[in-house]
Amino acid sequence: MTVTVAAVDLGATSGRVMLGRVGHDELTLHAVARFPNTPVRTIDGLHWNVLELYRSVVAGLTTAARDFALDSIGIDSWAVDYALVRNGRMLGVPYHYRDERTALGVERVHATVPADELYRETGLQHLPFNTLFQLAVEELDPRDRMLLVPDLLTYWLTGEQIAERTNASTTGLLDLGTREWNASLIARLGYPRELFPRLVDAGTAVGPLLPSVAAELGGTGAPVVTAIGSHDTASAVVAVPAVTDDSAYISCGTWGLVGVELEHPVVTDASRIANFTNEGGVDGRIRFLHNVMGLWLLTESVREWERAGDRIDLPALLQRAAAIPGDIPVFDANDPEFLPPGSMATRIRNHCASHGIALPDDPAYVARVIVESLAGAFADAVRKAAELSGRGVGVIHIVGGGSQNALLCQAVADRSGLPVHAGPVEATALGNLLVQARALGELRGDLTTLRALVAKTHSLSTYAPRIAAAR
Ligand code: ADP
Ligand code: LRH
Repeated sequence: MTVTVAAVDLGATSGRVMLGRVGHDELTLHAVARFPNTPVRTIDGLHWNVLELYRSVVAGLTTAARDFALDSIGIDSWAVDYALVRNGRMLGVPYHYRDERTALGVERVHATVPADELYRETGLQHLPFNTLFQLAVEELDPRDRMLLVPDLLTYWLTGEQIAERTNASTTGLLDLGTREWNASLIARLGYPRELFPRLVDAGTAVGPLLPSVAAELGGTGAPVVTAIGSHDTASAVVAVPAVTDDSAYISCGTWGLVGVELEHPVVTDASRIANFTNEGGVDGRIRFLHNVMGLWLLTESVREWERAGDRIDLPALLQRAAAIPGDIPVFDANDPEFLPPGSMATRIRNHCASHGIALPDDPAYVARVIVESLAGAFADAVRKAAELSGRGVGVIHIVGGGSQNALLCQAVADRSGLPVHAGPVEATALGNLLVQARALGELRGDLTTLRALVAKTHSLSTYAPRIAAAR
């Protein structure tokens, strides 16, 4: 027996609808739709075009449903961002986490609850865009509901308003111990308790499609919408093909999420100062990780070069970058000055210049500097994850779009002194559909079993360290 499921995976750079077939020994997927995720700046800031995303998702699901009887649909996306819904209607257009309005929110929240107390309560690293900071600049009303982006799409498909727990853990408003909404923190911050929907775990059937949506999709199936690890990183971690306990992961796309999976959170002064987070994973696991700036540095630089008239082919650019001989300088890829959009290559060149490094005005050279700097930051974060958690790390798994970047994967191996296994590229979609298949009863077992199926059905590229660890 097999099941046929659709995994909707919305990344900050692009989205896709993937069709998966899963059985005891089978795990295949193919893309039925890929579409860019292009934010829109208006007079009041930077927004996600959620209507366009929803349109693309429905179009993708319609294509899938035309050819296959779908058993289930699961939706994941980037974390922290949300829509406010009142009386069932979306109020305004959701903001992008890179919108600058969050600075005021941080000030307001910290005036009520200091950062170290927040960390003890929620275990979450400080990121200026965590949902609790965004909510601090909203005018909230007890009639409002906050729906995180995947939950918003789930609502539009089913009419059900829920909060899936892995993504809810990125709001900064879940209690670290109980993994329920932290009612006292919510009250201290003055947010209406009604704002926060019922929490559900990954693997819960949310409901059937609304009749109008089912009619739009057509086809012969009657899919249920299943809550999966709706935080994209949670789904990616499900599909890390780790077969040993000494594995660290890097979920590498727009961001590089670097860490280890734990049974229990680590909430120490050292982990707070190192800005390591304890996000909720599928099956109650802890994703103990650090956000590294990620390939955003490269895509946003490419955007600048293309605006200036260059045509950039990424694989060709990376090939030229790899051929540059000699010592390559590095910069602090984690500097918050790289968070906002715009003029990234120029910002990197200025940043380097202010640290006494003159970069030639050559996209291949800048790309190489970005890759080496990211690899250094990844290797540092792996070392730190091991040190803070006490978990020995002997191998690194890189999953996501960045696993196709051979220059980066090799540089991570070289700078960490550890072997790197790269792939699958579509780990997030795989984690999404594996949890659906288990919820449907097609697969049994814990995450180890799910990961073993990924390892068995996907070939990985391995990069051995060529030199001793740089530090
Ligand atoms: P997200 O889910 O955050 O949108 P992805 O996991 O899809 O991100 O990864 C996107 C990144 O993958 C791109 O920014 C790009 O740097 C990298 N990438 C995509 N295709 C290739 C390729 N052929 N070679 C190297 N890197 C690639
Ligand atoms: C990656 C990601 C990451 C979050 C960020 C907002 O797509 O979900 O885990 O920190 O986006």
